Order: sequence, then C-alpha cells, then structure tokens
Amino acid sequence: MRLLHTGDWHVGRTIRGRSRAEEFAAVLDEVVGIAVQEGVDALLLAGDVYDQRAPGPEADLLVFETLVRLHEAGIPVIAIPGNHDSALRMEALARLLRPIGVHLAPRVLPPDEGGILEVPARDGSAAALVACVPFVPERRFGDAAALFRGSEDWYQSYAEGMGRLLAAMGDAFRPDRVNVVLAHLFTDGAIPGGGERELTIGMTYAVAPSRLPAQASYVALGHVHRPQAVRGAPAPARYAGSLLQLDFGEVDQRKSVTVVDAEPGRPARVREVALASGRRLVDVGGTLDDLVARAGALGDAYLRVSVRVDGPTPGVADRVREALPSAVDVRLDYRRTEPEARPAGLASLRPREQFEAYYRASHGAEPPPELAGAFDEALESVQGAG
Ligand SMILES: [Mn+2]
Repeated sequence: MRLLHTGDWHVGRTIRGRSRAEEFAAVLDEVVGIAVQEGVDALLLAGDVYDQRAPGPEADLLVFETLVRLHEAGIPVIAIPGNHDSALRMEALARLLRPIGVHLAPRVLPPDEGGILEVPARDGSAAALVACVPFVPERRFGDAAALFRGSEDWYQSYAEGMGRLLAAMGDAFRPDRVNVVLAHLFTDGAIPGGGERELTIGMTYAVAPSRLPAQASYVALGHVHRPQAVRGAPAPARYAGSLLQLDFGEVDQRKSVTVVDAEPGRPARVREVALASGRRLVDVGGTLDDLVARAGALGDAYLRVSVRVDGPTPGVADRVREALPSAVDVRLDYRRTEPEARPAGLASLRPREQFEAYYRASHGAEPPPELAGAFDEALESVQGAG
C-alpha cells in the first residue's frame, strides 16, 4: 500500500497580519497533485489542519476545496486534530465529511471503539489499520485515558500515560495488516521548527521515541514543523513537517510531504517529496544603502530585516519598508549603552528631562536633537493650549 503523510497545514496562518491564502492554495494544489501522481491509497493528515480553533471562511474554503478534490480523485483522508484545531469543530464536521471519504477522528478512543480505522488498498490487495491519536492537552489526559480498560495506573506523567495509550494501540495491531499510528505529539529529541507553540513542545509533553509501538509499520507524526525522521523509535517514524515556512524559526527549511510504501509484516519505506510552493522567509541585514542595493535580488521572499545604524534613527524603518515591500519585520541594529538605573524621583524632573530619561531607558542612547526638538514643540503647544 502507498500512503501520503502530511500534517501541520496551519491553513489560515498569516505573517505579521498579511494573508498567505494564495500560498496555501498553491501548496495544497501541489499536495493533491502529488497524491494523484503517486497513486496513493489514502492521505494521512497528522493534525494542525487549521491555524486557529475558529478559522475564518477563507481557511475553510481552502481546506474544503482540497478535501473535495481528493475525494474526486478517489483518495480517502484520515485526519486528527492538533493543538491548534478545535476537536469539537472537527467532531461537528466529521459526520458531514464522512460521505466524501474523509475520516475525522476528533478524540482519542480505544482501538475497538473507533480509535483504530481500517483503510483498504484501492486494489483490495491489502488493508491498513490506522490508530488515531489526536493531540491531548495535559489537563484532559485523564479523561481520554479513562475510556481505556485497565488505565487506572497510567497517569504518573503525560509521557508515561501517552506511552501506555500508544502501547494499547500497538496491542490491537494485526500482523496481516499495514499498521499505522497517526498522532499529533512531541517526541523527546525532535528538533522544533520554531513556529510551534513552545508550551506544547516542552519536556512535559515529550514522549520517548522508544514508547512508539514496535508493531507499527509506520508512525505518521504531526506537531513539529521541521520534516525529520524520529531517531530511536522501534518502527519507522517521521514528522512530515509543515507545508510552508510558517515563521522565521523555519527559515532555510525545505518543506515536503512523505510518501510511505508499506506491506504487512515489514517496516515501511519512506521517501520525501519536496514542495516548491510558497514564499521563502529570509533574514537580511546591513546598512540602509546595502539593503536598497540588494532589494532586486531578494525576489518575493518575506524579509526580517536588521538595519545597521549608529543609533536610534527615526524614519529609517519606513525607508526600509519603502525599498523592500516584503519586509514584514524591521529592527534597528546599533550598540546600546547599558540603560541607566531608573532615576530616583522621576516626578521631580522637568518634562524634557523625563522624556530624555525615558528615551535613554528604552533605546539605550540620547534622543536625537530633532526628536528632542519635536518634543519641546509638542510640549509648548500643549502648554499653550492649557
Ligand atoms: Mn503545528
């Protein structure tokens, strides 16, 4: 059987307030194209389908269009919620989408109560068992585990409990099937992409790779945005990664989907297929003149700009944005003097001195004369009006 593993779509994500809908449309089109070209039997979607728990209509349009196109190509989808998705919203959508071959597994369930889905190969030659393990917040873990028989002593820690839950899934796998775990979780040792929510990739949530079930032919993971194999797992396990460079922590990451070839009784073989859509995220630095000179060579990449100046320079960020319309982040780079201790008795200073003290504390330098002059003018006009 051949499966396409992807995840962390984060449809609806913006960058510093700018829409990335066009890029999502292009990359989702690419994903559908790869699924069709590779002739996969199913697409596994490992959570964080949406960026927001209550996504906007534009994001829905992109996701629904993609699911319908996969349906029209005869490719079923198995999807779980990640920490960015609303499990309840997925539950609401599950029944609507079921007739078009989309299996949403909004909650963790025991293997024989819907926790494991059977997915036949299109030519009927084999079948896969897909154990669905959506993201479970730590505070809800007890509720999820309570559904499993003999789970009373599971919860010594999140990692321990999740290990037991994964083992219960592994015990329900069958040697005559392609056995797949589809999970949204953080494994110890995975290298974060930088765009994930820090809290949920911390040590509290780290599951040891050795706890992934050895009976699995393949473990399809979501949560970490950098595509990577999981080291130290008893079965082939991978994070497929996100589709676009979602934040500046993901600069230089090449994005991909994973094609999985598997048959019963042996570990799956995996292959990355690169994605080309989407604008790159690039860090650039230099003086204003350097940056202006490089503007043409930077293409359509979103830029995080560090502009070298001698000290605080009002207006320079605007000039950078004029020269580089794709600059989404502009910061000034200059040597900051140690901020002086907050002067005692700030109230005893005159307004101009208060302003200078504030400026030194926040910028580490004296205010430029034209700014100080502007402050005086503003103060005069206010006092004059009083
Ligand atoms: Mn994610």
